[in-house]
Order: sequence, then structure tokens, then C-alpha cells
Amino acid sequence: MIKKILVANRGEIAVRIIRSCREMDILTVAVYSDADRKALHVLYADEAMHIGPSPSVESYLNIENIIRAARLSGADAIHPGYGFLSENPDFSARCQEEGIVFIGPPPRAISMMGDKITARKTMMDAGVPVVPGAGGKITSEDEAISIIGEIGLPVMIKASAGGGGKGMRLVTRNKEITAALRAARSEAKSAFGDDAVFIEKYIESPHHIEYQILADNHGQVIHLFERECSVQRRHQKIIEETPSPILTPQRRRQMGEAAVAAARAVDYRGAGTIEFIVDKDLNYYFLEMNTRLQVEHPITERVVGVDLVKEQIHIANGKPLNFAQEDLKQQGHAIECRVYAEDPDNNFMPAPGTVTHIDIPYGVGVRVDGSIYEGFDVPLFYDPLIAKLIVWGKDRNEALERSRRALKEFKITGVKNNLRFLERILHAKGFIGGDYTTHFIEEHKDFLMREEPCEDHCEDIVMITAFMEYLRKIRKASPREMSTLKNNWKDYNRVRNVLKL
Ligand code: MV4
Repeated sequence: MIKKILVANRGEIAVRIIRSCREMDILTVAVYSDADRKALHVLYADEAMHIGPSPSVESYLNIENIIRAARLSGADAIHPGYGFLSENPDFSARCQEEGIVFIGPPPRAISMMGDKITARKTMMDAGVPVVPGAGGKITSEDEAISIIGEIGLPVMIKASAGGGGKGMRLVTRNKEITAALRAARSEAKSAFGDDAVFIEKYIESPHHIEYQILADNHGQVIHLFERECSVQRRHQKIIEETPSPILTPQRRRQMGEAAVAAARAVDYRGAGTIEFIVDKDLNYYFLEMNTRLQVEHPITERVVGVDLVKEQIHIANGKPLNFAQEDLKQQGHAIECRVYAEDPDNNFMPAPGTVTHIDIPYGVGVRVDGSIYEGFDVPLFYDPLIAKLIVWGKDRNEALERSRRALKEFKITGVKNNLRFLERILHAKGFIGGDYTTHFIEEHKDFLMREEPCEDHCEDIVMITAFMEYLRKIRKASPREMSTLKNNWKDYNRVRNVLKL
């Protein structure tokens, strides 16, 4: 039985994992880089070990340092969270060699799903629908031209080692083939050290719907239904919900069975996610499998009523799942809004800084998973995700109304963030209607980027906090700092308006 877990991650997911461990009476070891000395996950864990300088490659991606920390602390298992080393087959293998339980799938399942050509072929053999196209590696331009002749334009050229949108090229005309093939190949070569590419029919306006699965070490594989993840921008998800507003009960069941078949085909173990793209006629196609816990897992937890981290640990302990497919149902509706430290007014640039004030929403149906507190410096070295708002309602409308209410209560000053942008999405007709595609953000830029706040929304507290901060700074400012402050004149004028100065 696992007694002590090293959490090889940071931020909100590290905190979230530590919480479940505490409930299970399992000791935890946090790891941290220079930039994370004062991070929340360090405070929450029973022990903490420094693993290197701020850049991820020297700390959270440094296999040797993490293994050493596990040995020194006497941890018998490692939870990798998401990102970083979570989908690295060498890390999973290394843990095995060291006799440390890796809370995730075996290296073979990670490698098979990491190679998209192999994954695609495995899925076809297992009877899981894949996007029409040519499954094999493209070896020449002539081959590409003849395949495109067969399947017809438009097509996507994709890197086999890619995923999450990296190394993809859309081809809409014949004369673009040569350049797109070259570009996809060289991008794949430099990004992944592997220039293998394949070709698929381009699905025009897809929905991105994924299935949560759990597989134990006793042959049981079940799914925990879907998450609709089509609200995204440049492959970064922003809002997810479950159930998907577009699925019919029959389609939901079919896709669930396909997801289970996909996991069985690679002899999967632990928690994983099968991604599908779904077209307007509800045809669904396997896209890729994420062999880890995902950022958006809490909406599934809320609607299905499971703690996915506990289940991961339960499975890693070699125990059979305590429930069967028939025991699971979706109850009510959950929505997750991702709060990023980024500046929507400046092309969503990551915006690190010190959190000066934070109001976290509470109340019925609200869960916030976060990693910031007043005084915390959001480092620039890592993903800008700082909190997740997970809201439940008896139906979609209640979940939406509650999410709007909670977002209105949510205030963060000191670091630029997307809170007001999230509010505008929840007020957009396209989102309210529920039938939105992966192009939603791009298509509604004008509405989503407008200056006026939503409805009667008044940001008084934020304004006043900002104003006080402004005054404090001005009082201490050198002439040189004054000129920087004057560049924020727009904010200053907004504050003056609110305070009627
Ligand atoms: C596609 C596609 C349309 N047709 N493949 C993007 C990430 C990577 N997992 C695959 N992706 C896509 N593959 C075909 N044949 C459209 C996308 C896509 C997308 C998929 C899921 C979520 C968001 C997306 C945003 C743009 C493009």
C-alpha cells in the first residue's frame, strides 16, 4: 500500500493532489524550484524538497533530481499531475526501475498514444472511428499528392509525434501541398526530432468532446462520460462543461463504448482521456488519447460523483474499481472556467506579477481549485493558469447562472487576468445556445473583446484597490517610475470615473 507520495508538479494541480492524499491518510512530498519557494503546494505538503532553478528543464522536468528527491524522502510513489513529466514514457519506465510506483499508465501505453500514426492504426484495428485519411507515414511528395487526390481537399497534414495542435498544417488547395508538407516536416523535426507526418481529411467546424476513462489492473475499463471542450483559443482550453449540450443519449453511449475500446486496445491502466472531434452531423472521430489526469477533470468529478485522484491511487495500489459502468450516471451540469494570469487586451500575453488582492467566490455549487494567495508572486516560468472555477447546477441553465454569479464575485488585482473575458463568454449568445464549435472564440472576438463590462457589472472593489495601490506607488515613485505610471493613465482615468474624482 502506498504510504507516501511525491507530487512531481506545482500550482493548483499539486495542491489538488495533496488534498486527496491527506483525506486518504497518505503523506505527501512537494517539490519546488527557486521561483516556487513560497508556493502554496509547498505549504500544503507534509514535506518539501528543492529540485533546482526556476526554468522547468532544470527542475520540474529534471528526472534525476525528482527521482533523487523521491529516494531521499522515502516516497513509495510519484504522482506526475498534468504537463511536465506526466506523459514521458522514460519517466514512467525510470520509476518502475527504481521500484517507485508511477501513478499513471505503463510506458508502453504512453508511447503508443504519443505516436499518432501508431495510435491511429491501433484505433482502426480496435474498431474505433478515426478521421478518414491515410494512416501511414508519408514518405514522398508524390505519395502526398496521390493520397490527397483520393481523399479530397481540404486536408490536415499532422506530425506523428505531435499533439495538442503542434506540427499541423491545413491544406485547402493543391498548389499548397508542397510547401505545407515541407513546413509540417521541418516543424516536426525541430520540435520532436521526428519528421514523420500523416494526412487526414479536414473536419470543418468540429466540436472537441473528450471521454474520461478509468482502467484497473483486473481487466475492468469504464468511462465517466464526456467533457465538452470546444471553447478554446490557440489550443488552450478556456471553458469546459459536462454533459455536452450537443450529444444525444444514444451518441453519448456509443462514444463511451468507443472510448472504452480505445483504452482496452493499448492495455491502458489508470485514468486517461480519449479525445474526439465531432462534426455537425454528430459523426465522431478519435483524435488522440491523453495518458494523464487533465486540468478539466473536476467537472467530471462533480457530475459523476467520484474523486479521480483517489481512484488513480486506488488503482495504483492494485485494487479493483469499486463500481461498474451501470453504477455511473451524470447528475446535473458542471462548468469549469480557467483563470489565467494573462492580458486579454494585449494578445493574451502571460502577465506574471504579485497578487495584491483576491476575492474567491463561495456559496452553493461552487468549487475553486487554485494556487494563489495575497502576496504570492505568479512566476513567469510556468503555465499562467492560476485558478479554476468549477460550478455545479441541477441543469445547464442553473450552472450558467451560478457561474456568472461566481465570476462576478471573483476579484484578483496585481496580476492581469482573464476573469472579465470569462464573464463575457458566459454572456455570449453563442455560448448560451450550447452549439458552439472550436472556432467560437475566433468568430466572436468583437463581442468578447469589447470594453464595457457585462450588464450592470461594477468593478468598484477592484477599482478602489487599484487606486490605493496607485496612490501608494505615486507617493514613493522616483521621476523615472512616474513615467512608467503615466503609461497606465487609462486605468487611472477609469478609477477617477468610478470614484467621481
Ligand atoms: C483536426 C481538426 C480538423 N480535422 N484534424 C487540434 C489539436 C490536435 N489534437 C488535433 N487538432 C485538430 N485536428 C482534422 N482532421 C481540427 C483540430 C483542431 C482542434 C481540435 C480540438 C480542439 C481544438 C481544435 C482547434 C483547432 C483545430
